[in-house]
Amino acid sequence: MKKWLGISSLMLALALVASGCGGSGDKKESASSPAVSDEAGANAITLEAKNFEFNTKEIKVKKGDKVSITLKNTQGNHAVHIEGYDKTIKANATVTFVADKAGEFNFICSIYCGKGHDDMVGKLIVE
Ligand SMILES: [Cu+2]
Repeated sequence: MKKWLGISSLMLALALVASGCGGSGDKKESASSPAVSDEAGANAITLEAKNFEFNTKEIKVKKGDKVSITLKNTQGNHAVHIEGYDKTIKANATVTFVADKAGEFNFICSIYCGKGHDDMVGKLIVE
């Protein structure tokens, strides 16, 4: 009795190429709205900070506006310093001031929080 050991090479069937583009163009563009709202004449802004970015990179207000900025840390320990206005906002604190100088002012994380610390920069634009 002879056994024929047929060595059948495994043929990998064509890998399923799942065509990747599944998403139908129905995505709602959730325009990342800057968290600016008019409240009692003040621009109330909540800035959320995590490692290592702010949720808002640009805050736009008008010259003469009252601006109220609250900092929330969702991850890590950060504070915000607004250059030019010389304001520092600590975690869970709110700082209110009048934007009486036009221009662009960087706001930065003022607590060294790790590798990405230097990336934590945004802009306050007063126009
Ligand atoms: Cu930092």
